Amino acid sequence: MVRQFPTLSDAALSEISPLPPSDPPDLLMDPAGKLATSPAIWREHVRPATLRHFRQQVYGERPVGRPDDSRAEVASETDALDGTATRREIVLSYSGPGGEGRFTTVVYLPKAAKSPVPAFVVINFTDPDPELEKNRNGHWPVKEIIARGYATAVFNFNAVDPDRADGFKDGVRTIFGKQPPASDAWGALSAWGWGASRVLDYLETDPDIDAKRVAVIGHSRAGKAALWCGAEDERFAMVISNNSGCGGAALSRGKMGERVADITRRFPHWFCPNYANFANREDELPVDQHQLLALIAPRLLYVASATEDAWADPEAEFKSCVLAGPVFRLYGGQGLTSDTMPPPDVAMQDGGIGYHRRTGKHGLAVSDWHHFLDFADKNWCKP
Ligand code: GTR
Repeated sequence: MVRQFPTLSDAALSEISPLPPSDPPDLLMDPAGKLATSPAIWREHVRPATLRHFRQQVYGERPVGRPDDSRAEVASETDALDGTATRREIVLSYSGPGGEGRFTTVVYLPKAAKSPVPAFVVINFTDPDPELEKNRNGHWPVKEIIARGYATAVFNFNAVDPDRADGFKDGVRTIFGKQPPASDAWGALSAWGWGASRVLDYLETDPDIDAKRVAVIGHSRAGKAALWCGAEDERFAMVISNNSGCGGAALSRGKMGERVADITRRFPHWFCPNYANFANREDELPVDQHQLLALIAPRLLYVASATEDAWADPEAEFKSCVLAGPVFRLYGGQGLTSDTMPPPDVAMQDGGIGYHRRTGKHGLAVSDWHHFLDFADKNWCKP
């Protein structure tokens, strides 16, 4: 006799409290079950296998890197911020089997700093707006960044690939992806990270920028995109995730707040379709998010949480940073400098992983930026 199980709605399923989590996968173990004992072994055997799992089950396979015909055109160049900066609008364009695409990045360069300068690439939710840029804007506080001697470039991720369930019909995934998308096809997070890599292609050609000191940064969904971007594109020397939570910096196993079932129901297009198979089955994921953080090693990583952001789960973000530590140590460095979460608003910045938990809600504030800039000063601008 076949046993009948009651069918639960998605909403009811996500209300079920998770089983006690299993241990997250060992991030030093290669596919044959051997522990990596040197950076070279980890790089040759473990890193590619880890990347493959994330590509196949979480973020999807990118079908294209830098398109052969990609072009960058300077659309405008003006003085900005009372003459302290140069503002350039750059149009990046490309084409592929599914058509043509373009998006704009706005770059600010500090006039007072000695070239070439380090830079922050910001994956943002909206179009650049010169009026907003003059004000104190948490997402992209241009004045602060310029005053500290850094360049910065921003772009609207929607211009690369629209943030909606059928965005794959109108963005870069239409131009290079197959229709309908396969179960391991790249999702929007991967497409947005691809956009940040195209901005870096341009920055590499700009003599005022030091392309060896470029960070990619994003908040929330863009924070998830920034982490995956840094895992895929090792040219980024620093990766910053702000309040990225589920599918970002936070461990999936045992996570509170948003879980795989919630995120794949509300935002299925962010990931590859396979990711939804792990709704309420996080323990069966072949990887967990501490391994995503480890893919950034030995480069610099910063993870920021907020005290009132239970949906993202600061503890799960911090724990993930702790568990990523062994790979930073394998490279002879250090991840976090302590396994104990620092008090709110105290930044931990002396290791290869920076961390702080801002007092307040989910958001990207100018105070978060001050910590990121301090971390960059410490590592990139040593006297
Ligand atoms: C939330 C979502 C999160 C986060 C955020 C955002 O509603 O559940 O995963 O990414 O939105 O991007 O604003």
